[in-house]
Amino acid sequence: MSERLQTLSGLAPTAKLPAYDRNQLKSGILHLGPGAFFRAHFAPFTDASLAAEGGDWGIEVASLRTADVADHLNEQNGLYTMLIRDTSGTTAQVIGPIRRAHVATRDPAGLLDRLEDPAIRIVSLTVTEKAYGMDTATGGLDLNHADVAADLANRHAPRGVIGYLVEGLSRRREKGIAPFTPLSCDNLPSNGAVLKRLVLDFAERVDPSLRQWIEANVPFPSTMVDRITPASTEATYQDAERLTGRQDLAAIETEPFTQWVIEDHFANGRPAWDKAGALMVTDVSAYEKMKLRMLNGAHSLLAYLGYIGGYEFIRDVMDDAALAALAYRHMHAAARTLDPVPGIDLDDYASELIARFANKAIAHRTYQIAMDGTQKLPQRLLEPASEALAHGDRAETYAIAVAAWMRYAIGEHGNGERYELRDPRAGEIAALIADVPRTGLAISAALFTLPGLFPAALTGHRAWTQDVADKLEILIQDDRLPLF
Ligand code: CS2
Repeated sequence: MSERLQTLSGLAPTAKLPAYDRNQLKSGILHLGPGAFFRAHFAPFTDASLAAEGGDWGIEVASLRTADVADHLNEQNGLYTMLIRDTSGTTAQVIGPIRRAHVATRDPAGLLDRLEDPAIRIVSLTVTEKAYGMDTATGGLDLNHADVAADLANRHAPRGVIGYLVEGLSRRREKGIAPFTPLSCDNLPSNGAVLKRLVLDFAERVDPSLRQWIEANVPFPSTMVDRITPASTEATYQDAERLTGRQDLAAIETEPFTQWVIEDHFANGRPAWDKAGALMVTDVSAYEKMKLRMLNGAHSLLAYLGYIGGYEFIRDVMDDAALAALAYRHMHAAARTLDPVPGIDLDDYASELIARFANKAIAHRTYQIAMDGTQKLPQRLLEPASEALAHGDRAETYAIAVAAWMRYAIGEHGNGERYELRDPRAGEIAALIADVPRTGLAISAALFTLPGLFPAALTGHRAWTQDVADKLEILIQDDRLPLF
């Protein structure tokens, strides 16, 4: 076993190194949620902006839950390897902007101190949809969300994302320190606006004058983020070690494609992400809808159909011509719900997505994408479905996708083997269908009553709900994936 990745000296020549002086970096960004996606997207964009433009925008990261990644990053002085995989081969790049990692559960007071440090000018987030504590039915705060409830009861000792942001901003206001810019990088439509609404809602409940101050002083830019990033595996760690000559327990792997569209309003400066290829715009919503509905919508469709059909990876699903055709059809149907997107031809975009999904070098598990369906369905499938129906479209591709999710939600393969749903509402789902006969009609009727998930525009549309029931019946009868 080689020594651990800790410095940039003596690495194998196959490793590309940061093209700037890491010693010049200061902590300007605090990032919450240092998962694989952050390490494949935000950090490399920042790395490239430092290489292109210099500057001192270093990153501290904080994990709100698990300690592993933070510990590995600290053991490696913030360094880690990004593998880029394509059919032409794998390249390795060591990413340099991370300076320190924190674990909130171990030292909550320490994280609050970092939030009030005036040097921190941006607090960015990749915490996944479920961490926001949003009530999908209203778009406001979900008062039953465990973190939201705990933080409202104990606002000075938060544990959740919104609680930390509000307490951090509150301390800065009390001490006369300029606010940081919260920057959401999660797959939610208008993620900045969503975050703003939740933060203001929380602040209003604990201190209305704080709400006013935040509203007047804190920008919440929205972003569209995109890079397919499978969870790291043994193969990731082995290839990182082979290509850098160092053992790296924080290595990640990703695809060549990367895209970031950012609304350019920051309270207190930002790295030169535009010099690294990010597109700075005044309104991100058209890009975000495009990505959520065409990429993520098709991804969810393939993940549910693929998982129940026995396909382990998205690339395997794409080898099935019928399913690949379904994905393509879905993307085109989704495109019909979109307004024109500046600078993008949606046909080309769909073809590019098909090629990305089919990338043989990327092992992206259908089970990984299937996770957290109740948090993903609204923006990926249910909103475009409602709009399609309103325009007189049959919205059939959405009926297939929803039926596939419902089949998946039963939690049992055709051979009777059970699997874990991995959804924050898994308990509610199981309770709803426990005593229901396994028919498309009965299971769909039960799941349509899951509070707050399906909009009335869908559940009140008899032809569409019947279509879902029929398709679910087919999937229950035969999970070898009949053609629709
Ligand atoms: C995927 C996304 O896991 C999922 O739900 O659809 O993580 C997807 O890979 C990214 O959004 C691509 O940018």
